[in-house]
Amino acid sequence: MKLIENWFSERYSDNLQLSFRVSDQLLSVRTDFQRIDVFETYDFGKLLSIDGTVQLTEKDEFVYHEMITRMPYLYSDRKPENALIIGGGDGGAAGELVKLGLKSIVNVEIDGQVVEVCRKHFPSLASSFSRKNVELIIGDGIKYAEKTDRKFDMIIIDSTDPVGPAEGLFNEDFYRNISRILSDGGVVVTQSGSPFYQPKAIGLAHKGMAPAFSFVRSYTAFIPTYPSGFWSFTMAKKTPIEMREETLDPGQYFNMEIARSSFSLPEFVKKLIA
Ligand code: AG3
Repeated sequence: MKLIENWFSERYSDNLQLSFRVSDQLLSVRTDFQRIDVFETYDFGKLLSIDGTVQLTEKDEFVYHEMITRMPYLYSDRKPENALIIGGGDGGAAGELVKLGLKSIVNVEIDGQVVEVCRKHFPSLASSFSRKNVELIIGDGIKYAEKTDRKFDMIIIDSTDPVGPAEGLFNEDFYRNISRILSDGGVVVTQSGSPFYQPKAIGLAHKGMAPAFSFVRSYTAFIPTYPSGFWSFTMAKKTPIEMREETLDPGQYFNMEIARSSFSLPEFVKKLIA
């Protein structure tokens, strides 16, 4: 009889946490940037945690990765051909862009060890980095946006929470550079946190984007393993946020109804960005 149960918990506050019963801890490393852990959970498959926060699980990563790629894809004025991903070291977002048929994808991840860990433990996601149209750069996305003279039709900010290494990915100077390297009619999108448990994050995203873009809108998705399960993304454009005439086949979460309805926001969320 096994008497000991092992649990991984993400702490939301001193009084609240979400716990996963785990059968194994597959890895724990401290990198120059953060601490990375991988657990084998009973109910959600393998789980990747960074600094104690859930980044993805095998069972529900599809929601986040479909929603952070297909929405900007459909809301670009023209069919996007190339994209930049900042963060996204697990390869999940790049993989979705490959499926959407983009010609070239540049993925700038600050922590090479996230990529190494995911190649080993989440090969179905990280294998996107081996595609010949995906260029992986290990480096600082903020500096990349400042220096590059390339232009992108779509820019995806797939970051951790806006504390620590990702903080600069929510500010105005960063978005001015993003605006400079985004094609006219292109879309930038960032994950912008849980409106319920991280009410500042979505406002930060709007504040960072608004000075550089004329149109900013948030949309939401149900992600069971993130704080509150109710998650937001925020997109910005220089031209009105309207859907291009193109119909995508349904994914596992995304479909054409969600493409429209996910912009409908509850009143308390509207207040956070007013
Ligand atoms: N990056 C955003 C995860 C934020 C989750 N926050 C939290 N659990 N407190 C996801 C990486 C997937 N590519």
